Amino acid sequence: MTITITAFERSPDGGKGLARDTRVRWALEEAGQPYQVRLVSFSAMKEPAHLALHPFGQIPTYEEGDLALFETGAIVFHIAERHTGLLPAEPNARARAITWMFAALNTVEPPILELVNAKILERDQPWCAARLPVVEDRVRNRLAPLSRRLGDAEWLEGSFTAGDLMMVSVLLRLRASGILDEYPNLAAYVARGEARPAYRRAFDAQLAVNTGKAPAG
Ligand SMILES: N[C@@H](CCC(=O)N[C@@H](CS)C(=O)NCC(=O)O)C(=O)O
Repeated sequence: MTITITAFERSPDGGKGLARDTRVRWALEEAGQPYQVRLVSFSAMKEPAHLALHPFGQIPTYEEGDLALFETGAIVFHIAERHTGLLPAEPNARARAITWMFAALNTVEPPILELVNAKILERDQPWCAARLPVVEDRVRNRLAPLSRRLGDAEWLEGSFTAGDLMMVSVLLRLRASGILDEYPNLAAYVARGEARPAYRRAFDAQLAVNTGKAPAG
């Protein structure tokens, strides 16, 4: 059955891979599943056709037959459940990998988004300079324990899982801030994720869209 996802017609990051379709593309690449991409403009995302797929008018969405999903956590989980390569077969290891997906989205991503918003959306506010260190420390409060837990392991639970895919995707947004480099094992962890052939394919595909080199479809 054909899988179709949506992505920005033009991503605000210009193709740095930070738009969330990249994590879905990555999961599909890890699972060896071909997919199509429907590009949407910011205005089309708020129109009824897209809102029927995504109530919040965002990307990415995921369509497969009569199934339509939104939220990258749900989409990546769906892909990981239906195909091999992203979740271990052993039930407890599988539950731990899923736990890391939730940890990435619920515990680690929120302060990172707060930092991104503080730096971009709130940068002209008179209180921004005073608030920034507080927000940065909230990020460190998540990275320090994560760094301790990872230690010198390659991945969070032995072999690579959807938990790592989500955690690396979330941490990638921090690179520009320099905070990631305060935790060399996390910086190396993210680099390992980015070095995976499936990630490279996902990254290159979204970059091609943003540089106008993607084939139609
Ligand atoms: N929690 C959602 C967040 C989706 C989201 O924030 N998407 C962004 C692109 S990365 C978006 O569509 N932004 C445009 C908007 O909100 O209008 C998920 O993980 O799928």
